[in-house]
Amino acid sequence: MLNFQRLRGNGNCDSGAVAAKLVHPGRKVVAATGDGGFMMNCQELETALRVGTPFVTLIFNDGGYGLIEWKQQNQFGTSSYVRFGNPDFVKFAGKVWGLKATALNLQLILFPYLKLPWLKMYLL
Ligand SMILES: Cc1ncc(C[n+]2csc(CCOP(=O)(O)OP(=O)(O)O)c2C)c(N)n1
Ligand SMILES: [Mg+2]
Repeated sequence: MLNFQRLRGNGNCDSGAVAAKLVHPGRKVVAATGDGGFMMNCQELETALRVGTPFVTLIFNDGGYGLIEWKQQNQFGTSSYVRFGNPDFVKFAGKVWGLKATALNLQLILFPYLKLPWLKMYLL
């Protein structure tokens, strides 16, 4: 697993997935990223199409820099300049790049599993 989480650089997820797929063409690759990180480097989808490295991108869309908001709230009791609008990701992937895309309600899907301690640890 390539881990770009926490305070490491955002925007490496799809380029990391391209690299992972180049190194392990026979393995399935999933790029899990925040919406902010995805939008910083979404042009890497063109790289993936050009070099032919298929993978799944999972975008956690909260309409903001969630981690930064959380840190600002903790430290200052308020937050600023952390909310933004996104394109419709399904249209963006499908109409712009010709990729298959679906919107999932992960809150509903993950909710029953959040009680599992190992998953909680992983998500934190
Ligand atoms: C290139 C870069 N710019 C800024 C940051 C600072 N930063 C750390 S986490 C974060 C928020 C990322 O937002 P998003 O990808 O939407 O994830 P979320 O926290 O909302 O889950 C930012 C801006 C960084 N790590 N790398
Ligand atoms: Mg976000």
